[in-house]
Amino acid sequence: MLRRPLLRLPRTGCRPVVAVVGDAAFAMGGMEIHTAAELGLAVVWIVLNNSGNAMVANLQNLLFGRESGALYTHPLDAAAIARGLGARAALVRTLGEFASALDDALHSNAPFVIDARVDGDEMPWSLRGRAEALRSGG
Ligand SMILES: Cc1ncc(C[n+]2csc(CCOP(=O)(O)OP(=O)(O)O)c2C)c(N)n1
Ligand SMILES: [Mg+2]
Repeated sequence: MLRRPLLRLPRTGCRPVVAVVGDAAFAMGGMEIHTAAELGLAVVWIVLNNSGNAMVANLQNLLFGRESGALYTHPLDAAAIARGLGARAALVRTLGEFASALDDALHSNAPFVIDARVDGDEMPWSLRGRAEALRSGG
């Protein structure tokens, strides 16, 4: 039986790694949190949780005037998933809660997931340009 991790990464005195991901991206790659917990790595995930593939839904709305199948009926409880994988976690809904959770996360020296609930209707300005380009065949 393997008793020690093959990979020895420094654990103390290091700056944490911070990943900013969407909730659908988290659904695709989030199991890596378990590896981080096993190895005791100070990785912070900030999950921008807007109940689905909002970029896809927003682009569908811009191009076709309706959305189809891109948003979740059951939003992910990213904080609960993270705890289940061995990480610490906080679910936040306001900027104040986010700032406090980020401070905790950066000082935890352990895997930490911030499940930040955000509005799916907020979209990057660049998406409108992308829709225009697609409409004109670009
Ligand atoms: C492995 C993989 N599959 C599919 C895509 C296509 N894709 C690009 S953005 C996106 C939606 C991602 O949703 P989320 O991570 O929740 O971000 P949001 O748009 O909601 O902010 C998808 C499916 C991709 N980039 N990579
Ligand atoms: Mg999303």
